[in-house]
Amino acid sequence: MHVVATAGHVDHGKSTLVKALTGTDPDRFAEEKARGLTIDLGFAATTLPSGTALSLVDVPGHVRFLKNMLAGVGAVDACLFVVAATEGWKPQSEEHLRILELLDIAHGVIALTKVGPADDDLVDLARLEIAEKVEGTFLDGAPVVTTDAPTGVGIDELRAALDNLVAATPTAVDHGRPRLWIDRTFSARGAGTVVTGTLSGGVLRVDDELAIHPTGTAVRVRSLENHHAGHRELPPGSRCAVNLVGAAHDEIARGNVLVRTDQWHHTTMFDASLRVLDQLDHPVSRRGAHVVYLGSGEHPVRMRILGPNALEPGAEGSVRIYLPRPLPLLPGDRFVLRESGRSETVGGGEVLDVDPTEKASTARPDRSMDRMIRERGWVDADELERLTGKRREPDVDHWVVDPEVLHEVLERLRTRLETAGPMGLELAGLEPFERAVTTLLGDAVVEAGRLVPMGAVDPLADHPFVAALASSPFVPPAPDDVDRGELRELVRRGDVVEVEGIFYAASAIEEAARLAARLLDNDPEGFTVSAFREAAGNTRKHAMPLLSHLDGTGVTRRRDDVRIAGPRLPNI
Ligand SMILES: Nc1nc2c(ncn2[C@@H]2O[C@H](COP(=O)(O)OP(=O)(O)OP(=O)(O)O)[C@@H](O)[C@H]2O)c(=O)[nH]1
Ligand SMILES: [Mg+2]
Repeated sequence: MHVVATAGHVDHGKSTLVKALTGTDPDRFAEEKARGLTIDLGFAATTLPSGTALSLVDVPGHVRFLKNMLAGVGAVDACLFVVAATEGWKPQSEEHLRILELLDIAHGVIALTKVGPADDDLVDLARLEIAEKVEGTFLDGAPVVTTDAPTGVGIDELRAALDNLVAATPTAVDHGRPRLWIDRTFSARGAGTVVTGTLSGGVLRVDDELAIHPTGTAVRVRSLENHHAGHRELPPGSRCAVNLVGAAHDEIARGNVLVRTDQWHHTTMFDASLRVLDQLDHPVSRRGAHVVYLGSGEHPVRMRILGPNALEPGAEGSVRIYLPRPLPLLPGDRFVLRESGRSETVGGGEVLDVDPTEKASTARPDRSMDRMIRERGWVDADELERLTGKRREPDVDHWVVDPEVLHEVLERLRTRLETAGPMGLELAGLEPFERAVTTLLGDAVVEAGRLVPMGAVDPLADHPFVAALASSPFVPPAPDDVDRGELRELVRRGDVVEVEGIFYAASAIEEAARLAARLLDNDPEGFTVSAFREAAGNTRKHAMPLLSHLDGTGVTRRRDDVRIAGPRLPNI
């Protein structure tokens, strides 16, 4: 599927040509028909001699409706450039060509119209003028077809030229990331809200769950049409009319966009290249009422030139642009910049970074994914895909990591591990990305929640304090000469249990539970503290913490002066 937009000065015969090619008058409104003037976009379709389907977007030529022209050419891939032989090259011939160039439209055919009323000299003159004006542009060398729609002259030749054009124009690429910039919205009787646009980036399907942005309104695709024919799905590069469930047509406006929300980074600030038109008679600075045309929309913006304070006519530089509301953008999106005060096209460029992290004073944007990774150090692979539209396999876990940063983190971790000695490092004390790279260290392993050097002998294995506790379970020695760090680790591992400031071997706790079970076996009515002390051979100091631990873990329960069986009393 291909969409071609018309372009050219007012009254040069664009709509007439569209009607001659398709049988459809693209001027939809009574006012347009009455004045013989296109005000807003028109749409029509035809099948070319080769059988290829072609959609045409007809744009207005009048300078007053330039914003409508801009809404129509944002997503097309080729143009039908119209110049009337009777008038030759005119201001909007020039401005439309500049705009198409700024939008990076790379393919087109030229129709030299109204050759009927023009004599041969005028036609020759117009040819020469066109050749001169398009020199060095994408239309340099494009076929020039002479036409006269009322008499049918040249229409077959133009259809053949359009066939060659679409054959030479690459079809829209399917990145699995559909985006429909909405150029029209209306309510169809019985169906509800319908939006139209030129689809790019991916396929749209009936029942797709999408959202309208910038509002974020969730919608579902009820049905899809391409020039009034219903489809279950439509590929990128198609004109689409989408019947939506979930939004009223008057909540939606031209310039809104239909996407799968989570596939995009929705931005209000982006860095971009800016090429200033040669024809401008003043430099471009941050001052001025700047308006950006992106997709099918028009957005008043604030703009800052990155680097110098101003860009001279013909210069190319970088800018930071602040949008009033978030839009789902990607590097590579093209835009046109106008100044509404002077009502002039200033230039245009390409989005380079939809989520700049550098300050404007130091930012030097380009489209490189490596730069974005470098500036972030660590970036989630899904996030990176939303930011760039491209997938990079993660280096560690779900992270894509700048190689230098990865090297540094690994080195730092190695040094810390060395100084930590055989005990290693507690995983809980590491940053999330440090934890993620532990598998890349090679010479360290994760054991019991710690990162330890491989082959390191566990310094706490057969710890003398544990042995001392075990050999005197109910009268445990105090940990006076035990290293505090080691003691903490022994408690964390569960080898030693601390109750109310007294340290017991884990086995002592189990033994105390069995002792309680034996006492209750003798007398199910309960046992007293002194009975327990006597059986354990210890004093209140060591008996009370044990009993409160048994109570606390449900082995025993306290009733008045005695302990009775709790739910977790072991069997003996
Ligand atoms: N004789 C002759 N008249 C033409 C030709 N093409 C267009 N016209 C006439 O020129 C007038 C303008 O044609 P349109 O097709 O409306 O021009 P346009 O470029 O669409 O104008 P805008 O959309 O307003 O920019 C109409 O009266 C047409 O009938 C042609 O090839 N030969
Ligand atoms: Mg027209």
